[in-house]
Amino acid sequence: MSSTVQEGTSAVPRRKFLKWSAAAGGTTALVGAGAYFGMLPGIGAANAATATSGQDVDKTVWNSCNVNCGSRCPLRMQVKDGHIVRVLPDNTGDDELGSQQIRACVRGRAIRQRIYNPDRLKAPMRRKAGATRGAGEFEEITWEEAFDTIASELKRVIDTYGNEAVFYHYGSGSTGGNITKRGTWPRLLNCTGGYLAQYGDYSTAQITGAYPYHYGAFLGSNSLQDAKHAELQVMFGNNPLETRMSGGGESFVTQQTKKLHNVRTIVIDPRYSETALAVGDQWVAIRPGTDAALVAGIAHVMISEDLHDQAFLDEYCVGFDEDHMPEGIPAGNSYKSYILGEGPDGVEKTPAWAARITGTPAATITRLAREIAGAKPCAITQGWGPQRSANGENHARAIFTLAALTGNIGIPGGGNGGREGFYTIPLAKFPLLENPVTTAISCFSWTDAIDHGPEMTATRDGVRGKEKLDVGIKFLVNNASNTLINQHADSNRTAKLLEDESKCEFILVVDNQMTASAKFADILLPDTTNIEQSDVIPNGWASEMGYLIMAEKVIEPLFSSRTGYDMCTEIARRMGVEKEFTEGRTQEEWITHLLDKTRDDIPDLPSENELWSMGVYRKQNPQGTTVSMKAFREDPVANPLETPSGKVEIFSKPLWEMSKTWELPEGDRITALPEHVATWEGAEEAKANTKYPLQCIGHHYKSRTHSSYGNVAWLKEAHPQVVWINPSDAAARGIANDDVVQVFNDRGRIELVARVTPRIAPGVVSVPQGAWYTPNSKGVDVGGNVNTLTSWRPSPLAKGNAQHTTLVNVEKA
Ligand SMILES: Nc1nc2c(c(=O)[nH]1)N[C@H]1C(S)=C(S)[C@@H](COP(=O)(O)OP(=O)(O)OC[C@H]3O[C@@H](n4cnc5c(=O)[nH]c(N)nc54)[C@H](O)[C@@H]3O)O[C@H]1N2
Ligand SMILES: Nc1nc2c(c(=O)[nH]1)N[C@H]1C(S)=C(S)[C@@H](COP(=O)(O)OP(=O)(O)OC[C@H]3O[C@@H](n4cnc5c(=O)[nH]c(N)nc54)[C@H](O)[C@@H]3O)O[C@H]1N2
Ligand code: SF4
Ligand SMILES: [Mo]
Repeated sequence: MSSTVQEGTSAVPRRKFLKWSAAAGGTTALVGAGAYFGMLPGIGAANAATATSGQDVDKTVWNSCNVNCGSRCPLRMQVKDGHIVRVLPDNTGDDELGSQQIRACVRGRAIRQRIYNPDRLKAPMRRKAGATRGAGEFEEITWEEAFDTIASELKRVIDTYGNEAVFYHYGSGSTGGNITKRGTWPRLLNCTGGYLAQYGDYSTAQITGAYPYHYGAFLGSNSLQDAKHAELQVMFGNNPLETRMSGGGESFVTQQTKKLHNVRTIVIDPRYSETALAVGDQWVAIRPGTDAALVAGIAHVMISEDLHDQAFLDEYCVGFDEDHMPEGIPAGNSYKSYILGEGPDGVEKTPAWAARITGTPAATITRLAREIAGAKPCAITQGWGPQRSANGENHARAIFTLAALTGNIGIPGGGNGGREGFYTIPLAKFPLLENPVTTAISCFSWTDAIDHGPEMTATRDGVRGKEKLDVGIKFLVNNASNTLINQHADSNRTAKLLEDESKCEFILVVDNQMTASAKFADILLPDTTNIEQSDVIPNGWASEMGYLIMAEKVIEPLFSSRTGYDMCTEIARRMGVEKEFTEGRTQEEWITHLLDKTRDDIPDLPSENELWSMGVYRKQNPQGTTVSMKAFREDPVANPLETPSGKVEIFSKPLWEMSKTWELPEGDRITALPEHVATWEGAEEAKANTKYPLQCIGHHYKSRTHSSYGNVAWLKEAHPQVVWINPSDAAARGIANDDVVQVFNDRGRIELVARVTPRIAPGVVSVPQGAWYTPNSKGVDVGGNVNTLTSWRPSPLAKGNAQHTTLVNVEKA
């Protein structure tokens, strides 16, 4: 336990009401007015941002909220005397799908509280001489001193250890941007010889690891808008109503699909999620980390009752039955054999078998199978909840397999069981240049690489591009990331690791808030927010509506903050690579250059001046809706997949070989079929564990985007940090709704309020991820961060973050 991190505010909300003051520029003053911001005549000629500005402001400027929530929202920022006084939502578009208004969610509308937050970093700082790393004891320095130190440390580390000792850490705080996306830091590092690369990301590590084996490459599913062609929609751990909020996300799309086409919708989730609530006809509760078992139980019914699509499986897939196996594989290894108990484990995967693992009643599993098989077509998608677990690769592949069993791949209204697809305008990306270093580790393995890098190998730790690492991480850039502490697993253990200066020798943090991660900096640089600079923001998951937001600098950088581009230019100059880095362009000139390049692909893209006056430029998917793997379905011989067989590989021969050659810790398995594997801290272990019998997940929460917006008082009040617990588990522990409780295991202890609710399955608790890690002097995290409880142990194949796999107990505080 690190006692060095300063104590902060508690997750336990103080029971007082906030003043919703319009005079203070409150966004709430606009909630009512927002209803009248429909189509306004004459927009387009003048800057639409100004069309509804009040008389009390100097100007209204388009910018955006570009945090990593998957949506992207335009914001019209009203400025008076150089200060943002009001945030207005989009006022272009209408309420039709495809041209809908992109109304910001509650977070974007509260962005003033993030921009003007007391946690804002104001000046460059250096860790005080002699202070423990992580203690948060800093002294102000000049920008010149900061740049000189960074450049000389970077040179020292490259000279001493080579470029593989340099690491650009995962971080998604400004992910919606183009130039601002990674603050241009990877480009700088690529100009100076490169850095240890990473594959996968915290969002999708396991499903990303699974795609190449199953489909040959990443292939998303049909869009949620395409589900209008479906008879039934089945969502596994997919929660667009909360994780794709606003008109720029999929909340509107899923609601309209339901409203206009009345598509029956089943949501499979340990929680009765916002999506189950808003568009679900049925909620199927499931224990975390058991989706592959549920699919196996469903497959058993389909095979036994001859409900599966044999013709599709014969023509398009490998590995379903013994007649369609790759060369050289012994008999009994097909999926059908696995399901019918004719494989090596000899266990029949009946609904009763699946019910014991998943907690889903056998009768429900049987009904699900009949209904999914009978619905033609059926749109099966998965969110990333199921895959962020100890054998998440197999859950992802099992759900893909369900789409194949029912022949739904490549057709309108169907899908391939992956994450839903969407259309986006092909905006020319800010070039990050080639990384001269080709060695890569999984995004989640960086703590191992700091701790014992040279012991990490290809077949044990998933090192790519080399048999083993030669050196650990010595110089780390943490930009727009709270994953140094808050968002990585086992925060207490990570804090201890980072305290040790002999391991990682230099940590640079670039942020605009004093986060848990920022406290671990050797040099801490204050970035501007995206509101204080210009960029072009492409859409995220908006289904079939592509758009660009023209984000214009709204106010001058606050305090002495500077932009990432500016910082990197200064460091590039000191490293002798300024010309390579800037190519002679300012950030504004890059915007013009990239828009010109985009015009090569979209000749009808308006001129840059027109775009700035529009604020938001929309373009609908010219294909109508996104139908994945259409060409493959139409002609699998002419359009094969990139798998060894060219087909969908329910059995993967490369995985079969890896299962024999990779060194895995006790209990971990790589399997050629998407089998259920009883994992560490999984559903089976929970039942046998008397100390920590509850499975803990950490769903993504509307109060925050991860930790971003986590320090906004209004949002904390509206959506407090609570642990969801089932009434039966609460009663067994004498816990009542609103009690202050502690959730704990051997890795740590957090304190927060209990939300006793039947909306979560028995035996499961959920601590919404992203709350600010705030250990008090007793080592109790009173911020209520779920990562105080999660484990560093990676998944077997992707070596990804299994942060929804955690066993805990709960007691009254
Ligand atoms: N409001 C908000 N929106 C966000 C974010 C945020 O922090 N806040 N984060 C954004 C980012 S970066 C990402 S990657 C996405 C994350 O998107 P997801 O990864 O899809 O989000 P999660 O909440 O982790 O999981 C989705 C659902 O799966 C359920 N679930 C968890 N484990 C299991 C399981 O084993 N099986 C099944 N069937 N369901 C399970 C959860 O209860 C949840 O309702 O969201 C994005 N959107
Ligand atoms: N237990 C658990 N842990 C999880 C997850 C989970 O489901 N469960 N989800 C994982 C997922 S999917 C993800 S994507 C990660 C997300 O983890 P992170 O990528 O670390 O995301 P945030 O916590 O939002 O932190 C973003 C940081 O960027 C800063 N920032 C915002 N704008 C700017 C800017 O313009 N410039 C700079 N320099 N900084 C800026 C913010 O202040 C914030 O500190 O978390 C992962 N962690
Ligand atoms: S958090 Fe996401 S949905 Fe909300 S305003 Fe920002 S971009 Fe839009
Ligand atoms: Mo993510």
